[in-house]
Amino acid sequence: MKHKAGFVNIIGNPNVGKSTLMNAFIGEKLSIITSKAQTTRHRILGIVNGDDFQIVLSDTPGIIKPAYELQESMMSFVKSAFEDADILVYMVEIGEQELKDEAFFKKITSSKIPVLLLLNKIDKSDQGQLETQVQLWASKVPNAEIIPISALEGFQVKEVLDRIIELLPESPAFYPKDQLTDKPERFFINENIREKILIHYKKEIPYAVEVDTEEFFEEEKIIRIRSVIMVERETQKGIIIGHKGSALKRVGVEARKDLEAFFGKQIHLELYVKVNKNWRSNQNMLKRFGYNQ
Ligand code: GDP
Ligand code: MG
Ligand code: K
Repeated sequence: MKHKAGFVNIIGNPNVGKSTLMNAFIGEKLSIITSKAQTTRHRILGIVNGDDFQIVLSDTPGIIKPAYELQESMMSFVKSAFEDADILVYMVEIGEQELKDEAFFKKITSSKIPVLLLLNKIDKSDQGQLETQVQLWASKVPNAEIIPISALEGFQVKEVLDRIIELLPESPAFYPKDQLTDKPERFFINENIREKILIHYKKEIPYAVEVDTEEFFEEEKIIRIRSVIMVERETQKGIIIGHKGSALKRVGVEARKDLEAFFGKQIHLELYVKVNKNWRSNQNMLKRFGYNQ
């Protein structure tokens, strides 16, 4: 069987049950990681891995494209969920009538990608109310497949997962599966630092950069992290560091803030830049970063 992988964006008002659904997915005994808090621009809620699939779940409009797609234009790295995700999951709870944001709602109803509308918390409803709600949402979002669920009780969670897998495109995994299960925290640190570099430097720089977290020591009150930013040329190293280190410092300060929110602890982040001419052609290195699965 061919491998499938893709991005699934979960949207919905606060408290409809998005996090509970993620926990329910864990209950399906798949390897998964979840973040504890969100970074400023995006959050990967979790990555669900099976032998022949990988689902990357995110819950904010902006998603980060994986390093895997290095050859793609780096300026299109961060796009909106509606352009980038493979599947849109719109979650509402029983009794909810509408999404407050008109424009957003329009985007959902005119979405070109498959939309699953999860009508959650049906354990709180009776049959009559459920039927009324299904009809209501079917008329509001005619392009959606409606699946009534109870994330809390695990009702229809497996069906949601199966449907997502069905809808996923054929693709190799975006994130290395072993790296995720071994050291998920390092993965998030690398992604976060990459994100800051994408925001602050011109196009050719992020393209030439790879980040690797070499040290991660968790102490009682602080986590000490050392990460290396690898570039291909000396000139790029200079650009990354900036005048008197100012550019690198900005990356470090912003990444540290996100990571403190993420881990809920004080972070000491040491960043340094290393020139490695061949990192992109070096097979071992590529493998390590998960390019050839
Ligand atoms: P989020 O803000 O969308 O991530 O929502 P949460 O997952 O944090 O859930 C918000 C609240 O709704 C929590 O108290 C959950 O226990 C509750 N909740 C979530 N799913 C269900 C469900 O299927 N049934 C019921 N009765 N409560 C649920
Ligand atoms: Mg939540
Ligand atoms: K994150």
